[in-house]
Parts: sequence; structure tokens; C-alpha cells
Amino acid sequence: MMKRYIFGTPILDTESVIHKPEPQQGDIPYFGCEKGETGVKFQYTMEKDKPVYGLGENVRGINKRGFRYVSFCGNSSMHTESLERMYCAHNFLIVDGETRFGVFVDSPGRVVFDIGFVNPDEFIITSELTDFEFYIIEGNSLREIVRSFREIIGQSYIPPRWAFGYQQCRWGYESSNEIREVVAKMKESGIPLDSVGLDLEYLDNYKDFTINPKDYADFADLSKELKEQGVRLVPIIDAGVKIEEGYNVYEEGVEKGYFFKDKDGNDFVGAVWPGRCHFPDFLRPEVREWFGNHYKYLTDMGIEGFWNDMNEPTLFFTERGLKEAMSVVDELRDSQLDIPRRRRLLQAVNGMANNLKDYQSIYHQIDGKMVSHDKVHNLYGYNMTRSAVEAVDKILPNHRILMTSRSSCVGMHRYAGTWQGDNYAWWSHILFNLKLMPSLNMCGFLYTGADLGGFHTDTSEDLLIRWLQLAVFTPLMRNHSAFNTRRQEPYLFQKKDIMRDVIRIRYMMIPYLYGEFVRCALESDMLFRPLAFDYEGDEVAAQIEDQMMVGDALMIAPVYTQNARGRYVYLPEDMMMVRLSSPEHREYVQMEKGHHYISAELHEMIFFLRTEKMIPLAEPGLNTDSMDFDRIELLCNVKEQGSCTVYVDDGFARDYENPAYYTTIQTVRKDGRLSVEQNGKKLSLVITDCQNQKL
Ligand code: MIG
Repeated sequence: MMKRYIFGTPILDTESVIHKPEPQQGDIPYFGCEKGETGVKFQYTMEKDKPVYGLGENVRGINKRGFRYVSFCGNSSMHTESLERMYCAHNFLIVDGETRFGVFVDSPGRVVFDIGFVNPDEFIITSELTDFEFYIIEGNSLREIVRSFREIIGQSYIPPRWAFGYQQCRWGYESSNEIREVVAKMKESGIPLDSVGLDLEYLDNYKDFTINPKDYADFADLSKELKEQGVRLVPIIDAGVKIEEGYNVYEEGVEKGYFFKDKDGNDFVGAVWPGRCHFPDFLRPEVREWFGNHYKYLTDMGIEGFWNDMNEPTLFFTERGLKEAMSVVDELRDSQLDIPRRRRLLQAVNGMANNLKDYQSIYHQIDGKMVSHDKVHNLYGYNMTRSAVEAVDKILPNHRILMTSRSSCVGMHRYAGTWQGDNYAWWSHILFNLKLMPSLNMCGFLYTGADLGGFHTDTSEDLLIRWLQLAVFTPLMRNHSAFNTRRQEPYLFQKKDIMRDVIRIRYMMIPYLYGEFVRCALESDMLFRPLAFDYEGDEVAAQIEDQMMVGDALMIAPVYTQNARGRYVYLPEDMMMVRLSSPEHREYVQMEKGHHYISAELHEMIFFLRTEKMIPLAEPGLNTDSMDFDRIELLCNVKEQGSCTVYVDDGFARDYENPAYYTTIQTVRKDGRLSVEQNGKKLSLVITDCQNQKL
């Protein structure tokens, strides 16, 4: 079922896979394989029209066929279809067809996946490194292949329950008083809120593990005060460490030799937000321990969540690039800037950032050897985040924390979630957000979501509302935007009541989402599944990329088109449509398998409950701390009988399998009425029988 092949002698164990089967000898099944000077090439002829799924965070659709994708963690601030790569390297795919198998390229270097791009039927994988591991995963269904893969890469990160609450963030909250104001206005408007993200402003001149002494001087008080109101602060941490005499992190790192080096063995210099920086060599365990322990500075002030940014790592410029660009500038200064010269100028300046030449000139110390960064590039963000989690888990042993990272590769899913980077206030990015969910889930990244409302460019009210309606279901539900855009806190809009009700719907759904999340993590399942994964053999379902199964009981079909007042939906089986404009205003319509046009005004959202399924709901509060998760409304679409499991822990516990957290509920229809039996932890239950609701 699972075959592992080792090519050459890998530089290191990526620790993407932690339960490794014995390696195989001999030829790889399915693929032709060619070893060359510039890497190893695998070739497979795909069956006509059959889909290929996977690649985690990358561009385009759920079915990846028809394009070329690259795994080399990048930082492009414009997510277009042509991009080829994003911030992550998630090298797992499933090739579907009569012959069906999964493939995972366990390489820390650059890998290219040409999936019917150059030649429509050819699937060609090129690994730039000749030393790496390669897996073939077989199974009877798409879901089984995913499960087998997930079992070898280990259990997905589970955040605390409060991380399922709504998060407000913005690059540009200038002071602690501005944070207080945001929290107060959310409360005044009755909009639930569990956390506020802190971007670069809280730092003293962009230095990690410092506090802006002027505008955030009362940081510790702020943190305490807000937590008493059920709101947690989530500060950002960047990968680059500012070069500055007297700055403890810089001085320790230099003294201990913990930063990655240039070819001469000097600490490598690259610029990010603070200007010139050094970068921790996160591939070394002692460096991870050292950097991770610095998070204590913030946990000591009550912080329980972080987001790790710029860890591809992003390099704005290096001395080399700067010199080169400046010399081009000098050379062209007085010239007639005709098109070729203008192009050279722009290339020299724009090419300063994230330049391959620079990545090739960085050296890591691995088992006493110097290894150039480009060969292990994809492991950097992963190990930065691992550094944080390993340390914080020791500092706060009884606490799950919120941790997300922008860059990652497979393996980091055990430590943290991801946010999907710098998107735009574009309708197409709502759909892209949806499409990323199942691909990321395949690779173990369950806790993920996009910047709601769009990071770049001005959002609009209707776009934010529709995006929030999708995000009711994404585990990470965070509104975030860049400093130079229109503010997008929900209370600023005319239709803030709609936004409030959408967010309240999310809070109502938390028992279902959180319970299903924990189940999917423990059972190596996907929370978000394309219809093809549940309705194999249904040719229509196989084509659909804008509807999704969420957990065991639901299908979602978000509206993501400007001015739309509804949408077409395909039902792969009979389902109950739930149309709601608030937790209290719901409508249930029994619908048959097939195609339907379903109206959904801006203030309405829809989801579908499968037949013989039930979902647990809670009464929404202003934050998760203040909610009673032992009081459950069970929304039942049961004709004869159904069963479900409700998971209720304290929101922090790590003993997920403890029976004390589980209630199994059986419902049976007798004489038209539902009878209910609970086993396990006793919950106070209210039954909503949507089969018997009068419209
Ligand atoms: O170069 O910290 O993706 O969420 O607001 C931009 C500023 C750096 C990128 C992150 C974004 C964050 C921003 N950061």
C-alpha cells in the first residue's frame, strides 16, 4: 500500500514523514524515472480527463491538471493564476483514474510538477535535488489514500477552542488604545470576538520579542485586561533578527553562532522590515530551542497565540543585490531609458528581493557540514514554527496555543496551522480560499483560512459579507488587511448587522466544527472534501469546485459572485437546505438530488444537511469563553435514525481521546417523533427536527 524509495543520500531527514516504512528496492511503480545532471525526472501518462488532486497551498483549482506548479517557498504579493508557487511546499498528490495512487516527494529543495501543461497527458515531476525520498501510496478510495499518507506524516495540529472564534486583525493598529477601541466597538455592536492580531506596530522597530515602548508601553496590562473580557492578543513574529548593538536576540545569536552564514562563514546579512538582519539557522535543534525560548517574553505577559511571518524566508535585499542594482542605476542614470534599458533597470531593482543567487549564498550547518540554503529552502518556515511550538509547549504544558505560519512544508502540520497569505479584495479570491481548503487538508493542514475581506486593496461591504459567509466554516476565521487599504472591521459598515449575524452563526456552529476538526485530526481525515471524495462515481460531483463537504454532515455552497442573489447548486443526494440570516432565523427546505437554483440574498447564507445526519449547535456568545458548550441544540435531518458524536472538552486539553469529552447521540423516529438517547458525557439537549418544521 505504501512504498518508500530513497534516491542518493539525502542531506538530512526532513521530518515530514515520522512513521517511515522500510525503503523498497527496484523500480518505482507507475512512473518512468530518469536521473540526470540537473535532477531526477519522473514521468507518468495520465488517463484521459482524469483529475489530479493535491499540492496543498498552490495556485489554481482543486483538480490540478493542466498547469505547472513549483515547490519552492516564495513570497509573491499577488496571487494570480500564473504564479506557479505560493508560500508553501506541499508535495503530495493523488492521480485519479482506473489506476489511482498517491505520490509524495520528500525533498527540501525545488520540485516542479508539470501536470499536463507541456503535454496534456503527461505528468512530469522534476526534483532538482538528486538526494531525496519518494513515496507511492495506494488505496481503494481517495479518502483512504489521504488517510494512509496522513498516518505516516503524523497527527495534525489542534488549536485551542478559542481559535475557532472570530479574529480581528490589521496591519496598522498603531497603539494599545487603538486595540482597546476595536475591542470596545466590536462589543458595542454585539459582534463576537475571540482575538485580535497584532502586526508589526506592537514591536519596537520591528525587533522580535520587544515591545514598542511608546505606543504599546502597557502591553502586559492590555493583554490581561482584554483576556478578562474573553479577548486574546495574537502577536506576529518575523524570521529576521535586526542587527543592532545591545539588542539581546541579536547579540546572543551572534555570540553563540546561531545565525545562518555566508560562504565565508560570516553571519549572513539580508534585509527585511527592520533593514539589515541575521536569520536563525532553524535547522539546528539548539537554535530552535534558543529562539523558541524567547517566546516566553510574550507568554509571560499572558500571550497564548502567535503568527510567524516572512519565514520563506523573505529577503528584501542583500548587499550583493543592492550593489548590483545600484551599479545598474549608476550606469543608466544619464542614459536614454529606452525599453531594453528601462527593463534592465526595473529587473535590477525588483530582482533584489528573494533572489535565487542570494539563497544559494546562504549556508546552514547540518551535522557539522555547510549546506547551501537553496537545497533545504522549503524547511525554513516549518522549522521556525517548530522552534516556537516546541518551546511554548514546555513553557505552557497545560495549554494548547494558537500558532500559524505563512510558510510551511509537510511536517509543519503537526505543529501549527497556516494563513493563506496576502490575498486581494477580489471575488475570485473568495473562491480561491475555498479551493485551497481541501488541498491543504490532504497534506494535514486542517487549521487554515484566508484574510477575510482581502489583505490588499480596498474591500467592499458585500464582498466582506460573502467572504464571512464562507468563513463561517473555515477553522481560521480572521479578518485582516494591509495598512494602506480601507479599514474593514465589521462595525464600520452600514450593513454591520448582517456581518454580526454571520459571525454569530459561526459561533453557533462551533460545536460541530470543533468536534469534526478534532475527529479529522485524530482519524487523519479531511474536514473539507471535494464532492468527488464522498460521491465516487458521480460524474457531475467530480466536476464541482465551488461546493464542498465540511465534516461528516454538511455540504456548503457559498455565494462568491458580485451582485449575485443566489447560485446554482448540485445535490449529489437528497439533502435538507438550511437557509439562515441569523442563528435565530432559519428556514429548512427538503431538496432532491440534482441541480437547483437557490436564492440567497446578501443577508442569507445556505448550507445543506445530509440525510440521516445531525449537527450540534451552541447558543452564540460574545466570545467562546462565555459560551456554555454543555448546552447543545441538535439539528436533525433524520428520517428513520441517525447518530452523531459530540465533542466537548475544556478548550485546552490535550487528552483528546478521553471518553469524558464524548457524547454519542442516537435518534430514532417513532410515530413521526424523534426519540433521543445519549451516552457518555451528559449534555443538556434541545432537539430541532428539521423534517418537521413548518415553513
Ligand atoms: O511584507 O507584517 O502576510 O499578513 O500583515 C509584508 C506585515 C509582511 C505579510 C503578511 C501580512 C502582514 C504583513 N507581512
